[in-house]
Amino acid sequence: MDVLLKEQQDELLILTINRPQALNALNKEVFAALKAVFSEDLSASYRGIILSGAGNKAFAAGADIKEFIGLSKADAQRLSASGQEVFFLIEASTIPVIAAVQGFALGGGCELAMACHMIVAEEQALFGQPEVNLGLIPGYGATQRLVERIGKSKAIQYLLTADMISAQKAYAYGLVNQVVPQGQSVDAAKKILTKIKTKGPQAVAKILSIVYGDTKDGYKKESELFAQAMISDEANEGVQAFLEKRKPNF
Ligand code: CO8
Repeated sequence: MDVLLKEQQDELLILTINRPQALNALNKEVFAALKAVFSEDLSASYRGIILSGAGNKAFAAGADIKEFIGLSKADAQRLSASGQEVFFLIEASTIPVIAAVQGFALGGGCELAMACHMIVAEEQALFGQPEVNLGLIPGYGATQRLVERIGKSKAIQYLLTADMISAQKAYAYGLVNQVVPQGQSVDAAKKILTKIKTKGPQAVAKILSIVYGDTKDGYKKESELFAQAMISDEANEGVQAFLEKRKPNF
């Protein structure tokens, strides 16, 4: 099964994470496929990219928790850093990338949406960083990008409580650019990109490169602490509890 579907429509590339049975959880194959796409010079063939998730339940419900079992500290740090690199590639795209979010965008899924330049959310969408439920911390950039997008006071609340953020609240906080009815996020993203297509592509590329300048220090620290959290008893209990479908005993 192709875990990342690619479709060209006009001059737009539409990418769909295709693991609906696992709520599009981001496993190694999804990361490899995203890396392959975003390592190319996409500006030669396209004027915009839309990233979406298959099915109507999730954009992506996070990193694939099944891959967390038995990770060493070094493995965890490598995984976090390599995932961050893929998200930097997306953010560094010189053509605009819009996340079209239906359903859950949690953990790595919320981090992936935030690595895109804009987010269009369907009204049922739910955003959040539930890593603390697992005794973990974000590892793909949320300690940086959530703070940048919604400010420190709201970000710390959601990072520490793991509460989900409705599409409407996400819009009010500035996390999301537009809220649309169910089933319409890809079309709404196309509309935005179709408008941007009429602008000078070099100017668009320059603006993207200025807005997404280099601020990698916090990400490095996040990776280090993520790796420490991964090998803790707490994370062991949190991950096992999820897989056994029970409440963790922290
Ligand atoms: N990973 C793996 N499988 C998942 C994930 C996930 N993140 N989320 C859902 N699934 C699977 C479930 O296990 C289930 O599979 P199965 O049918 O085989 O039991 C299937 O998807 C459907 O899920 P549910 O039955 O749980 O669906 P519900 O509608 O009852 O609940 C929820 C939906 C609330 C979204 C629930 O699935 C959930 O809480 N998922 C986990 C969300 C989460 O904790 N995400 C954060 C993960 S940690 C993370 O992203 C850290 C990023 C940094 C990593 C750095 C390097 C490794």
